[in-house]
Amino acid sequence: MSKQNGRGRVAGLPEWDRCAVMGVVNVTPDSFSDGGRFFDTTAAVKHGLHLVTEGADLVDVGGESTRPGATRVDEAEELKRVVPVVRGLASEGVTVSVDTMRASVAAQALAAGAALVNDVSGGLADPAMIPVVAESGAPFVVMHWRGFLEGGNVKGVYDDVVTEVADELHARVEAVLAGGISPDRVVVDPGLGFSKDAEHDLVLLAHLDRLLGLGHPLLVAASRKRFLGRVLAGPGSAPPPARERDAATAAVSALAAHAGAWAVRVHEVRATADAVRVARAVEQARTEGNAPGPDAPEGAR
Ligand code: PMM
Repeated sequence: MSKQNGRGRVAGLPEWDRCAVMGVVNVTPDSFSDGGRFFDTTAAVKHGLHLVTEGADLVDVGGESTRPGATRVDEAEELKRVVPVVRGLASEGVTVSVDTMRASVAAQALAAGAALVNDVSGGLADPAMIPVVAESGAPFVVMHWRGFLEGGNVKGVYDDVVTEVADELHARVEAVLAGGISPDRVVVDPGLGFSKDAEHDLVLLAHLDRLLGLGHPLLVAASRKRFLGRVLAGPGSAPPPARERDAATAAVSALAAHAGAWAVRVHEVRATADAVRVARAVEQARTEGNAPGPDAPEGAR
C-alpha cells in the first residue's frame, strides 16, 4: 500500500492534505501527563480552543485516565466530565473526538456534537460500543488492547510484537466491520504503551508500514509516553517527567507523518503542527520531483 493510501481519508471527517494533529483534552484529575489541570468544564473547553489556535485539526476529549493502575471512574462521573466539554467545543466548530470505552458516553458525546469515537479497547470493554457507533454512522478508532492491566504488565508478552499487534488489530477490525461500522470509517492505532514496554513501542514505530498494511488510516499516540522517558534518560538516570517529553513527542510526530500516519495524538500541539508540515513539505518535494539536478547552480543544492 502506498503512503497516500495509508493516510487515506476517514469518511465523516474533514480531509487534510497531511498528517492530521489531534490535540488531547483530558478532563481527569489524575491524567499522568497533564496532571489534572483541566478538570473543569470551562477550563477544558478553553484549553481545547487553545489547542486549535496552536494548530490542532481535531480535539480528543476524555474523562477517564487509562494510565496503568488507574481506577475506573463511574459512568455518571465520566458523562459529567466529558459531555459538556464536547458540547462546548463542537458548538465552536471544533472537530471533536471522544476518548471513551463506554457506549453510553460515546452515544451522548455524539449527540453533543462529537464527530469521532476513540475507544482504547477497540470495542472490547463494552459490548454495546460497536452497535452504538455503527448505528450513529460515526468513524471509530480501533486501538490495540489486551485488556485492563491487573497484577503488572503480564499481558505485554510478545514473540513478535509487530506481527501480533497487526494480527490482533486485524481481528478487531473484522469484528467492528461485522458489527456494521463501515470500512471507510475505521481508523487503527497500535496502542503504544498499552501492554507494551519501551522496546515494543519502538519496534512498532519502526514498522508502521506493517500497520498501514491493514488498509485503514493509522493514528499514532506517542505523546509524553513512558518509552520516550526511557529514550531520553541517560544511562542510570531517571526518565524526565511527562511534561519534558514534548520535543521528543514532536520528533515522533515527524517520523509518523513521514511514514504515512493519518493522524498523531498529542498534548502539546504547536511543535507537532510544525512537524507534520515539514513532513508534508519533504513528501511534496519528493513526489513533485523538483529536487535540484546535478547542473543546478551551487546555491540551489
Ligand atoms: N493513549 C492514551 C489515551 N487515549 N487513544 C488512542 N487512540 N491511542 C492511545 O495510544 C491513547 C489514547 C493514554 O495517554 P494520555 O493519558 O496521555 O491521554
